[in-house]
Amino acid sequence: MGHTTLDKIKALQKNPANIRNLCILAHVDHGKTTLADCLVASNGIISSRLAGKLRYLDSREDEQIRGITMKSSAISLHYASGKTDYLINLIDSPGHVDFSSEVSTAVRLCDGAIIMVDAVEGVCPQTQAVLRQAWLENIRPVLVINKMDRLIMELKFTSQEAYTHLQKILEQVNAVTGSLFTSKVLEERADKEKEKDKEKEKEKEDIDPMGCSGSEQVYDWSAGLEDSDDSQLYFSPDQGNVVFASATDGWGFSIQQFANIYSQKMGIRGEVLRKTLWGDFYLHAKAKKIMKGTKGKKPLFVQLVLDNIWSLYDAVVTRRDQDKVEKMMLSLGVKVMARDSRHSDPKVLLSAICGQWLPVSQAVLSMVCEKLPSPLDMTSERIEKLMSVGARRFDSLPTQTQELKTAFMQCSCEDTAPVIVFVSKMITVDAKSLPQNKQRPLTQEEITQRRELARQRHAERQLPLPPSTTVCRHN
Ligand SMILES: Nc1nc2c(ncn2[C@@H]2O[C@H](COP(=O)(O)OP(=O)(O)O)[C@@H](O)[C@H]2O)c(=O)[nH]1
Ligand SMILES: [Mg+2]
Repeated sequence: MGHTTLDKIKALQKNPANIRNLCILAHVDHGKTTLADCLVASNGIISSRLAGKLRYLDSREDEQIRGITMKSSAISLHYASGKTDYLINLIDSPGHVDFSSEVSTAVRLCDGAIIMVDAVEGVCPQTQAVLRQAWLENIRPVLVINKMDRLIMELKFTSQEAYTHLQKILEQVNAVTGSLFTSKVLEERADKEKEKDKEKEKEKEDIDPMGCSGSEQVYDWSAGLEDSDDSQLYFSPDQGNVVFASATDGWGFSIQQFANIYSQKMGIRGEVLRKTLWGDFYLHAKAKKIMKGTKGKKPLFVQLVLDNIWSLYDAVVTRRDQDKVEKMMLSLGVKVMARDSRHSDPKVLLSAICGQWLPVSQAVLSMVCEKLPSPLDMTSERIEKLMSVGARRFDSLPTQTQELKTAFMQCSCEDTAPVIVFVSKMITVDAKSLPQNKQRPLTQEEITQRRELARQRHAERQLPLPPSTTVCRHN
């Protein structure tokens, strides 16, 4: 994608349905800033060769020196999906626990989040914390399992082992969401029970003021869980809310992409492939059918997805087999520059191939546009929560402030619409650095006056001392 002009971004701001406000959240070092670099490079702001190395959103000197993100930074990006243009307002946040206030501020400003997990490390303490934060703020998450290359090059997993490992990571992430969901349902249930109890007590007092007919009650605390639908909450590749990626090598994919590729190649409906590319399904070669179960066969995800990536790494990085690489590039329809294929570091060629075959920015941004809500989808409760400061309730705000809620919900950008400024964070600064306390430049008159005073002082010092004066020396 080429360079996007400021005018284009301004025009896109007028269509809230196609805006996505999101942040990247993860445990420290799981690859947030590297992924942000790839997304920034897709807009031509930095070169794709520098993506992952430049760390564009770590713009402070101390962040570059220490190699970690300390402050959240935001950037607006353009993404075209077919004929539809989107504006992506992206916030890269720090993952280190010392900077968690930066994360809560970022989450409050967004409608969705990209949760990143390192494919080797799995769920870490800050992963749990950010999942919880996203949940409490009621923003929708999508998942990126990053550093997939480590499974190949570092852990030397086979594609089948990697698949089993990835299943476990998904289970871990979903277990966190599951426990958040369960506690919410149980809390709601407990609240309802309390309300009911209060009502009953009141009725009893009315009928039997002496309280003689008490009876023991038994609660089923798990009741309510069965009736609540939580299927939409979980991450699952077939739901389209998971991308597998290697941000440093520049590739990433969702199941949807491979479903599209193979539905053309194999003549199987894309919808069927989307539902079967993840899970226990295998290809019956003779019958040319997809069957349920494994029966000792490779699952479709291993056969059709991972095996391709594994053999690319094998040919390009491990064996450096020029002929095989040429053949693979031909079948993938990829062309690379001569200087990339001759480069002494095979990772350069790998990134060049992967960047065309499965560009990570394409996979992540299309998932974000499809699965994350626009600001227009914000619920009335969330707006009221955002407009209420501290313990103050929305209905106790001045009427004029309450009236802003409608404009907030409509995200109206007409000239007549009120401009709402949302203060997401208060910071303390030294009083000296406030504009009114800053030293202003001296006028010419003041400079002359000061010069005159200095001259006088100098002249006084040059005068000989009176004879009665004694000079003392203090050592
Ligand atoms: N092997 C590998 N390393 C990665 C990948 N993505 C990021 N890294 C490295 O992981 C480290 C932390 O990345 P960074 O983007 O700063 O993580 P953040 O703390 O989440 O922002 C850096 O050294 C990156 O080069 C990846 O996909 N594969
Ligand atoms: Mg970072």
